[in-house]
Amino acid sequence: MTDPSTAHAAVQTAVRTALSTQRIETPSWGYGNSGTRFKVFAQPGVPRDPWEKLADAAKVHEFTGVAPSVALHIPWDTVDDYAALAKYAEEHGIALGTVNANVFQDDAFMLGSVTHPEAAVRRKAVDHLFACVDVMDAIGSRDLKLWFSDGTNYPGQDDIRERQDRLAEALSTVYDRLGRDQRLLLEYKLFEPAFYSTDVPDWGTAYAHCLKLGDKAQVVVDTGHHAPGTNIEFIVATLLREGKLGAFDFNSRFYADDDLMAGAADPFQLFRIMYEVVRGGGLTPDIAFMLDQCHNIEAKIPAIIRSVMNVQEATAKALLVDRDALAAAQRSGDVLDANAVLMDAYNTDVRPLLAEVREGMGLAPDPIAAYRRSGWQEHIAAARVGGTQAGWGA
Ligand code: PSV
Ligand code: MN
Ligand code: MN
Repeated sequence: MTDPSTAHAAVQTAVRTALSTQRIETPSWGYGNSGTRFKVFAQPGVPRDPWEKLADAAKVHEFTGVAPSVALHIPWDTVDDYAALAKYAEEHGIALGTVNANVFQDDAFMLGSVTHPEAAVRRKAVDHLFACVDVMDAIGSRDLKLWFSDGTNYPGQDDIRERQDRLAEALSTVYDRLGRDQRLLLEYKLFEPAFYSTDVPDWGTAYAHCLKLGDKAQVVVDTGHHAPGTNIEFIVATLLREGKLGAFDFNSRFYADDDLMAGAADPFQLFRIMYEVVRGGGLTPDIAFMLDQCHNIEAKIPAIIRSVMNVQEATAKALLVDRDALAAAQRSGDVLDANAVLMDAYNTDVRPLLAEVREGMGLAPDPIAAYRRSGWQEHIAAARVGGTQAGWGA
């Protein structure tokens, strides 16, 4: 029989390794100015172009050690030379990651993009998606993330079945254009901007399309894209079981798609999600763990660092669940004990453990304090005038 202290030490080592090798991708748009339809509050020092967004993202990685890539949004991050942008990222110790397509801000797409009733508009949307794959080729990106604002506002406005046919056709056209190691990630969202019907409203619809497309098509779970009360961890467990979970867009919500800092509104939910990830063997590079959030009133770089730390804390707690004890309690039908095992892990203060993990990686134990001490915020406030909008919430 293994000595309990040896077993404990082995678990601790595995947890530390998992935490130091975890990867969280940050969104380029999280570094820019953003707001609501009522007001965008500009902040001093925000990036004026994609290059400066990368410089800020590099700071998040410098102080956390686990955020080595940045998701792009096209056309918000359009540049003349994508290979140069990738090189610039590399020089700053990071890499370009997922390419997010944007077929929701062109006047032509008022009635839909890939599901629009007119073939010419659908073609225009698919052409943009092709252009995104071109960007992926230029920067060596693996993932194309597709979120469609497509839907209708009024019953009868369009044929909701036919819109699914148009969607399927566009998706398969883009899927065929992908390289061998590239993936199509399909993101769902309950509503907004369409208020009556949305063409990809839930995981089931996304899953059905991805299943038909093939192995390179996977579902994205954006934690802010569900009805209140939805059991997101069940969706995560199901998609993982089916081998169809491709990525997360982490953020917090109190009401709708609020895009607040990950882990801020409901850290317990984030823990439950991460527990299902760990339970399902999903803590691997096959699943992209991304943030998708905006910082309207708080300083952006420390807010992104905070979000990364919140994901780390949820992950640490998930890794600390005593799986043997949980399984034993579950098998014996001991509801209270089973719940207690899970809550013990959730209620553990993992901050000292993460501080140690960071020190082991040669980092400061408190990334936000280290960022504040670095003087970067003062530097960018003085050096950058006229920062750009994130592109969102204008
Ligand atoms: C849509 O609400 C979404 O979650 C998609 O991921 C978009 O690409 C992103 O937000 C833009 O902020
Ligand atoms: Mn998203
Ligand atoms: Mn969203």
